[in-house]
Amino acid sequence: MDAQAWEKVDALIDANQNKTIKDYFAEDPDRAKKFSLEAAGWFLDYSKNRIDAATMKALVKLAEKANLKAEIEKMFTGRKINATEGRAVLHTALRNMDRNAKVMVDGRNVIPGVRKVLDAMGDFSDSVRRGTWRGFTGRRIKYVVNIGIGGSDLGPVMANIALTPYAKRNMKFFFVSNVDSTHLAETLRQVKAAETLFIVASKTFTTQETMSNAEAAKDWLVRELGDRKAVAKHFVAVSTAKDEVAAFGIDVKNMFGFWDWVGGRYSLPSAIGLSLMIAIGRGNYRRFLRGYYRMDRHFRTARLERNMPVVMALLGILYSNGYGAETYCILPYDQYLSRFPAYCQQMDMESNGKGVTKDGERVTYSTGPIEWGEPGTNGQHSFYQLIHQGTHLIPCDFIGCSKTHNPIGDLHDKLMANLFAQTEALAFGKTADECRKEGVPEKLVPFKTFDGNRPTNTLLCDELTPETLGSLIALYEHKVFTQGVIWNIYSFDQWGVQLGKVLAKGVLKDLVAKKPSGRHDSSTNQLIARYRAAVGR
Ligand code: G6Q
Repeated sequence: MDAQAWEKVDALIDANQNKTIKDYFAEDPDRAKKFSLEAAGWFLDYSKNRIDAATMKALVKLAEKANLKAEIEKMFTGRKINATEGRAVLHTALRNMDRNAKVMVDGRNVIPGVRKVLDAMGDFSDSVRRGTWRGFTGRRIKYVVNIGIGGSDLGPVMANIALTPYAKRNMKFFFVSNVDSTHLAETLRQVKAAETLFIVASKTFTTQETMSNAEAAKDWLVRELGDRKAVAKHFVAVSTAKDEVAAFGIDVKNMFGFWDWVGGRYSLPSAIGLSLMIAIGRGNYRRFLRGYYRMDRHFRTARLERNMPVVMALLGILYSNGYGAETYCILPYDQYLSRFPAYCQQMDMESNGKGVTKDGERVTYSTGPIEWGEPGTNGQHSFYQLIHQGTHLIPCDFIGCSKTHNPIGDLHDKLMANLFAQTEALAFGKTADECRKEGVPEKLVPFKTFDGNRPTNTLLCDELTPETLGSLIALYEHKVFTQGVIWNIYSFDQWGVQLGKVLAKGVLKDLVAKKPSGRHDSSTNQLIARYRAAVGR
C-alpha cells in the first residue's frame, strides 16, 4: 500500500476524529445524495460512513497510486496476474456479452471456447429439463446432486437458493460437499437413484472430499440400479481435467470444461454453474451472466470516485487500516440471499487473507478482513447487540430488494423498515440526554445509550432477479480485487489451504495403519490414539 497516499488518509482520520456520522449529516443536508451511486441495477447509499469529500478524495488517491485502472485492464485482458501460479484471471471472460469480444491468453482468443461450453451446457440442461435426457431405466431426472466443495460448491448453493423463484419447482437440487459421510447419506435418503443426476464438479478432479463422495455416490447408484452401465446416464462432470474424468468412468462427452484461468471461488459463471442452469433454464442463466457483465463494464469504465466496487473497497480499507476494524459484516435482508455471506466469505478471505506482498515481503498493515453475516432480520435478535453496543467496530453492508417475490400482507414492508432502521440506529445511536427525555431512570442511562457512529453501506435493488444477482456477485468480486491491488497482495492464489491438506494425508495413514507412526507432536499423537481406541483399532 502506498505509504504516502495512506499518510494523507490517516491525517484526515486524525483531523476528523471528533466528528461523527451524525455531525456529517448535520453539516450537509445533501449528504445522502452526494454519497450515493447507481450501477447495474444496484443503488449504493454510502453516506452513513465516517467520510467527507476530502477523505474520499484521499482514498481514491490510494487507488490511483496503486495503478488500479491499469491493474483492472491487466485482469480483463488476460495478463497473468496470478503470478504465483502463472495464470491469467479471466472470470470476466466467462460472462463477456460483447458479440465481438476477443480476450487473448497465450496467443489464443478464449471467447469461442467459453461460448461453446455455454452452448453445450444449454443443450444439456434443456434436455434434462424437458425430459429428453433420461436415467438408465428410462425415468425422467427429478433430482440433481452437485458434488463439489469450496469454489465448486458455495457458488452453486448460494445461487440456487437465491434464484429459487426462477427454478423448476418439480425438480430438487442438492449439494454435497463435506467429506463427513452424513452429508452424502442424508442426501441419498432424499433421492431415487433412477431419477437422480450427479454432477461431479471439480476443477482438478483430485480433491479428496469430492472424489470420495463421488466414488461413494457411484457405488450407491450401481448398487441401486444393479448395473455399472447406469453410471453413463447418471453422472456428468464439470472439470478442467479430462483424463481424470475419464478415469473416474464418466464419458468425456458428458464433461463440461473450463480453464485454469478460472479460479475456484470465481467459477460460478463457468460450467460450475451447470446445476444452476438446469434449475433456472438457459434463458435465465443468460440473464444472470448479463448481470455480471453489466457490473464488469461499470467496474472497467467508471471513474474511480463513481465506481461502486472501488468505493466499497476504499471504505473497507478505511476501516481496516484506519480504524483497526478486524471484521466486516454482510447482512442481506432477503431470505433468498441467505448463503450470500458464506459465499462472500470464501471469495474475500481466500483471496485477500494474505500476509505477504507481491514482492514476498511481510505486509506492515492489515489485509483482508474476517467476513461474516446472516440474513436480516434474524441477526437482529442475535448478534446485532455487539454491533450496536459492543467494543468492536464492525462495518456492515445491508442488502435489500424493494420488491418481494412473495408478497404476504405487510411482511415485506416490515422487513425493509427493519433494514433502514438498523442503519439509522447504527449511524445516529441514542444519546444519554435522549434517554433521559424518554424517562429512562438515571441508573439505566449508560445501558440504554447507543454511541452510534457505526458505519454501514446500504445496497438496494428493485428485485432479486438473475440479472441483479449476477451484478451483485460481480460487485463483491471487484471490491475484493480492488483491495488486493491496493494492499499489493496476490488475490488469486490460495497456498494457505495446502498445508492442512498434505498433513491430513499423513494423519489418515496413521488412523488406519496397523501401528501408527507416532511421528507427530504429542497432542496430535494423543488425538490419533484416542480416536483409534474409540473405533477399536
Ligand atoms: C477456490 C479454492 C477452493 C477450490 C476447492 C475445490 O478458489 O481453490 O475452494 O474451489 O478446493 O477444488 P476443485 O474444484 O479442484 O475440486
